[in-house]
Order: sequence, then structure tokens, then C-alpha cells
Amino acid sequence: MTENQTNDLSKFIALILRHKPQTIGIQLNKNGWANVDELIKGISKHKKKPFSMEMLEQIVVEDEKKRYSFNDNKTLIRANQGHSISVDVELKECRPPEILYHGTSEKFVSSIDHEGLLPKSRLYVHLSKDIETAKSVGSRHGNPIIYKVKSLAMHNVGYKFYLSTNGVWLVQKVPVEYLEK
Ligand code: HQG
Repeated sequence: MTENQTNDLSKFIALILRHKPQTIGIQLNKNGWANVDELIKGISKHKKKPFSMEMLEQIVVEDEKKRYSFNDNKTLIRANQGHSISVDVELKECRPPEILYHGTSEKFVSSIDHEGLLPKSRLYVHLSKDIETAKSVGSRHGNPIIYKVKSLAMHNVGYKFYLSTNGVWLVQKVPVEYLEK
């Protein structure tokens, strides 16, 4: 597979495993797992091109953000985070560092300054431990703006923080008083 083909397929798999499994007529279980055989058959059929276990394994291994995981015997696969559909991927609750970062676009700033960070279409607000990652996340939506989140102070008053297996910090919301630009 060329890099372009791998990227295209990886994006398509993100859509299936996080947002719209029905696109290829499959379902996720309550822990977000899809059946690997069903996924492979569904993708081949939808794309009208052969898609194999080897290709899927290559995508999982080479994904630059480690977005997907297999179960032990590779019969099931799921996205590690980023879902809009309500599944429980058994996220690990963790004590966050003092500060985490959120990258967004300047067009969302007035709304965020008013109502804080909300998950919008996803299950959680996504935060990162470094500014660079936040910058690249923010650039996806336009001119990037970085918010500092006083995560430890939030944790200390009872907000739950989760760390996904691929290193993304997740929280249900961030009220304005814990934000700084
Ligand atoms: C913004 C990528 C208005 C929020 C990345 C963001 C990430 C508000 C947008 C992951 C708001 C939602 C997630 C408010 C938040 N008013 N806008 N009150 N609160 N927003 O894509 O964080 O490549 O759902 O700032 O690496 O950009 O897909 O979230 O700009 O980890 O694996 O609403 O997606 O990962 O956008 O990105 P998104 P995100 P993948």
C-alpha cells in the first residue's frame, strides 16, 4: 500500500470505529469493539477493492497516533479514543499534571470563553500534555489558539481525568475558570 492509500483507509476506519459503523453495516459492542472479520469484509465490499488482515495490521501498527488496538487474539478491534457514539472503552482514570493544553481555532474562542470547553460531537474534551500537539490539533480547524487547562486544580475538586492508551487526556468539560489563553 502507498502512504496515501494507508492514510485514506485509516481515516475510513476512524469513521467506522468512532462514529458510523453502520456505514459498512456493522455494530460495535458496548466496549467499542468491532469484529475483525466483519470489518475486513465490510471495508472490501464498501470500497469495492480487496482489503486484507495484513493491510489492517499494517494500518494499526503504522498509525502515527496509535488510534486502534486489537484484542489479544486479534478477533476484535477498537479505536482507543475519539468516539462520538456512546461506548465504554475502559479508559484509565488518572491524576493529571498541573497543566494540560487544548488547541482550537480562533473562530471558537468567543464561545469557549463564554461557556468553557465542551465535548461537542465527541464524548470528551481532548487535551494534550504538550503545546505542540495542541497546536497541530487546533490547526485542523483554522488559525490555532492554545488554551492552558488547570487540570490538577480541577482534579483536586473532583473532576475525573482519563488517559487513553494512546496518550490523549480526556475530561467531560472544562469550566471557564480553569482556562487561560
Ligand atoms: C471546540 C484528533 C465552541 C473544540 C485530535 C474543537 C484530537 C468549542 C471543536 C481529537 C467549545 C471540536 C479531537 C465551545 C470546544 N464552543 N467550540 N464551548 N468547546 N469547542 O474535532 O479537540 O486525528 O471534536 O475546541 O488529535 O479538535 O481524529 O475535537 O475545536 O485528539 O485521531 O469544538 O481529534 O484526533 O472538534 O480534536 P473535535 P478536537 P484524530
